[in-house]
Amino acid sequence: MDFLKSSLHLCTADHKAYDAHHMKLRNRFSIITLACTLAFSAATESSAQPLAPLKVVPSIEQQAYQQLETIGFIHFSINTFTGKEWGYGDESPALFNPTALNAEQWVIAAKEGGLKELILTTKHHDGFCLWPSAFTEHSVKNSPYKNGKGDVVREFVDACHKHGLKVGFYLSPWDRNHADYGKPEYITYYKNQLTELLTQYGKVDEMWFDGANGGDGYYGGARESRTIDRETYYQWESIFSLVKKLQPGILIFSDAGPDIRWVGNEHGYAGETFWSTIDKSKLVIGASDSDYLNVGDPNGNAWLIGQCDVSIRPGWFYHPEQDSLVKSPLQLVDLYYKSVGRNGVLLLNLPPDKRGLIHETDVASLKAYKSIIDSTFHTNLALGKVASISMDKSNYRFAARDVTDGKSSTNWYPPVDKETEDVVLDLGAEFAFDRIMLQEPVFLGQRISHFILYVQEADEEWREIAAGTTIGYKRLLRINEERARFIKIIFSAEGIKPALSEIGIFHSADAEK
Ligand code: FUL
Repeated sequence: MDFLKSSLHLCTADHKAYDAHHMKLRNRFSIITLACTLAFSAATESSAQPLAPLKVVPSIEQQAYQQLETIGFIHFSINTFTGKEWGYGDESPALFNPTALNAEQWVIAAKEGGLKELILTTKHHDGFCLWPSAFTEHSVKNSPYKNGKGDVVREFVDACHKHGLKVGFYLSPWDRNHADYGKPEYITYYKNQLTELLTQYGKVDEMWFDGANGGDGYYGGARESRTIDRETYYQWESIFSLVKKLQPGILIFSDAGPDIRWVGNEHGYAGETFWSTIDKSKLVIGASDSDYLNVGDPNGNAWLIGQCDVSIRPGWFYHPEQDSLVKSPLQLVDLYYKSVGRNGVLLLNLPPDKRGLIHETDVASLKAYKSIIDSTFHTNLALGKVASISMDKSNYRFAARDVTDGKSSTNWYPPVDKETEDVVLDLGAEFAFDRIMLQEPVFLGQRISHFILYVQEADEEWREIAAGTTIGYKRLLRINEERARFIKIIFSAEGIKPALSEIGIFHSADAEK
């Protein structure tokens, strides 16, 4: 009965607030009073017949991962000291000598920037290992860092755990140092290294497999070019099962998943149309069609979360000459809209410098970006406001208020079989806004393929203000400022019922201008 009481309360408050200007609409909404008495049975009806999930849905772990929204990359290795992006593999470990390494500084900077996980390059393409691996001499143990007693992976993991960040490891499949690269023996070496990393450092949340592969390198002194068969060489399935066996619950990134996928560029943006579903049979690690990865596939047979990787600087590794080229707070804000705002996860790289610290400029930019995002999304004008379906009088249901309850776990879908539905929000008074958030209940699958947003004009006509295709976990829209009390969204799916979990209405922070 609490449900009925709160519905009646909403109705009463809502009716008191109506003004003459919206008389006609008010009359339509007065049917809501009648609907209030029906609301209890409507809710019972919808909970008795929950929407069946689609065949392809995210796992519980994937759902939680998507909600992290923004995570970070730490590219730090011998390249930091040579000024290169890709080391050849013949660099002396003696070059690795950070003077003030402080992994807690990385973690605190990331945390203050809203990043929920950090992924460290434990070994980049040059083969140098940031931990004292028992399987190679090409590591920190032969560097001056802490007189060869250092373990950067340990320091990194401890700092993440201390400050509550999730941990991810990048271990380059391509190894330009190793003599056996290209032969089956190297795969054994690679698996041995994975086993060290995944058994000696506690819980690891993500393993990141790079698609960059093969070419020239030092290869133990051979100094030649080696190519591998991208489809067969690594035996990816056996690597993935080793990783999952050693760290149950870990999520694996690669061009082809199995949990998280590349979005086809290293500029940090997903396609404006972005399906988390994709046809896995079309993906090969290191040789997938980037355009396909950037959009996905509504008929895909796998759910692979899109991860948008990008560096805060032009390079992945720190280069002093790029100190003036650090992305500005507004550039980072733009990336947030193009990644998280397009149903992806933003993976932002923060490369420590030769001291072993994230440069002050990068830290400041990340902090300023975070404060802009926080202030833009601080006040959701739609939260708790009345949402009812359509102007189709026969079809009022109060269950549509699930889209303004602030919970992405609740959802609303048409009570009858239809592919297109519309929900009208009443903000209770006229407000200015220029940011819109839409969310789908992705645990039921990604359904919506098209949406249109309208505001109501003084003459009660609906005027279109934005339109788009996919929504997924989250879609953020930047529009010119509007002033309105009533907002309508029409949303549709192909051949199935669409479902929405949240609609948010915001005004951007002044700093976004
Ligand atoms: C690429 C690598 O080649 C880059 O150096 C960097 O690590 C980036 C994240 O992935 O494929």
